[in-house]
Amino acid sequence: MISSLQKARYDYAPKLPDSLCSSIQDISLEFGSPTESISDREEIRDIFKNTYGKPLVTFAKGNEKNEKIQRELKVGVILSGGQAPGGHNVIAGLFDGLKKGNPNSTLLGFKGGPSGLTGNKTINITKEFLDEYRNTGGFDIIGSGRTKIETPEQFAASLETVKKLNLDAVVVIGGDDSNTNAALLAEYFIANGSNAQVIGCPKTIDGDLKNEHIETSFGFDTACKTYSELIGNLCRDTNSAKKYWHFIKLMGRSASHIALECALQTQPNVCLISEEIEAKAMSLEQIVDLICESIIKRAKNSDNFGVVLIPEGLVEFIPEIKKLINELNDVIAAEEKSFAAVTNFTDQLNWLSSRLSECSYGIMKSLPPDIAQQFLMDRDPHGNVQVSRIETEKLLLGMVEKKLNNGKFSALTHFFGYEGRCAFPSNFDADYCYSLGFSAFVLIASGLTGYLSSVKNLTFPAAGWIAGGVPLTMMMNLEQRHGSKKPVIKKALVELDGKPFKTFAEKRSIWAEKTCFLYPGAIQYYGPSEVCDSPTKTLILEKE
Ligand code: FBP
Repeated sequence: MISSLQKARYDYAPKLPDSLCSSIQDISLEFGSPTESISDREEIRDIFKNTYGKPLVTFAKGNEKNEKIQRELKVGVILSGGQAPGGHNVIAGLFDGLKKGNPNSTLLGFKGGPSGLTGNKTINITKEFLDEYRNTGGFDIIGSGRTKIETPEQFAASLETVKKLNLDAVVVIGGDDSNTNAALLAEYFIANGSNAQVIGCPKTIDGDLKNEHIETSFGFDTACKTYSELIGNLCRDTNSAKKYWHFIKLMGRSASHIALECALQTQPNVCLISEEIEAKAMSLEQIVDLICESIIKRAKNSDNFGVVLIPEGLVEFIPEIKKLINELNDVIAAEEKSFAAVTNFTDQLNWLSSRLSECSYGIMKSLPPDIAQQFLMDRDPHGNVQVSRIETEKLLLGMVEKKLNNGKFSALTHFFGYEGRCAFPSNFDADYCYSLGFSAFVLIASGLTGYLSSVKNLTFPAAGWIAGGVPLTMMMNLEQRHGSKKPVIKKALVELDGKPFKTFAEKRSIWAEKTCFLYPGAIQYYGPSEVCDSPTKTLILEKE
């Protein structure tokens, strides 16, 4: 039997911006001026000969009937990368838009991520099937995957699938890497004589797919609220028993947006922000000193308890460890087979001794062996170290314990990551995702390709949100990947001169000493709008 909340969520009607609520034929498109990529314009124009420089698009209520929007369409949708709350609602918005446009339109789901496209593995999405996933978390409706479409064979196989299925369009629901793929596919299809369109939707709990036109990626709101509830609960527990420090690592592959938002929601004693650590070129030792400072100050007031937040990607922002990771990536990639043949850790260290610089080898040897081994685990398909599997919270706690050498200090470690990725989407994410999916339909029905579905003005009630599309090439620059320059969507890191970080930085010295915890509680799905619909503090501060 399903839970009563799950049943109630099936019936929740997501809110849409006014421009998308009217009769489907009344939706009109307003086009801006041609756009440019953020940098490396000539090179990117050259790579995207057919799709570069398109104008921004905004949807509005038009005076003339938009007949085109009612043509019959066949669309395929992909969920790509890590789960993020709201993915099912993007599919629901897309499906409902397609059916509103023309009841004969069909939606196919590619199974298991981008490999479903290259391997032509699909599910037909019907209303009955979809209804059991509306407003629920997870990507289990069709599954997700991290396959990167990069080889000529993979591009050709994708086109082959699109032709075989006679698809008008493919929608890619993904983060920066997946939407870079969407842009490349859009270009490839045109360059190879296909009319199939490609539209992206901005997904990732990490919150790092955002810019002037994309205010936030979906899933960030729910994940942060879920983690903040858990952090708040730990804050209250430790403020009750007054005997433990909690070292909590928070998901977010690279940027510290999640840690920062959770700090704004809960006011912990310490929150590390990777971007600041990199800007100040802080060493591991200095980070440990910073944590110890708060522990010592609080101990003087007999407060032998507290909470420390640690962003998942921290290690890659500490200059000496970043250097170590880069060297490891290079030497392992260069001699993949030889490294794979070495199985035990002592032999791996010996293998590395002649290949790493003296400094990096020294760090590798100084790390606790179980942590050092985590640096050697398989890279993901995009070549990234799997930071969610490096136990930074344990590394830091071990070093703090060593430094303090104080019997009164007692601590526990936690990692909040996967717990937040499939939560029931908050009303904000449920509404935002449904609107993104519906907008993706309008972009497709309007014949556009190479666009990211966009919904702006998100600190206003949903009726006032502004929907439209942003050309994918507009968000691109060239970056070094696997030894050569590649076009990629620029990742948004925490801006140290931005309002969210500044607000945190102004208050943190007080939080480090006094107990100022906030207890946000669980996400509320029903009740007054100010309790149920409010966006993240990050978004509110950024829009002030
Ligand atoms: P996306 O960028 O694909 O949305 O994934 C983000 C993320 O949740 C990171 O926060 C985390 O480091 C990573 O996925 C974990 O990946 P996996 O699910 O493969 O373990």
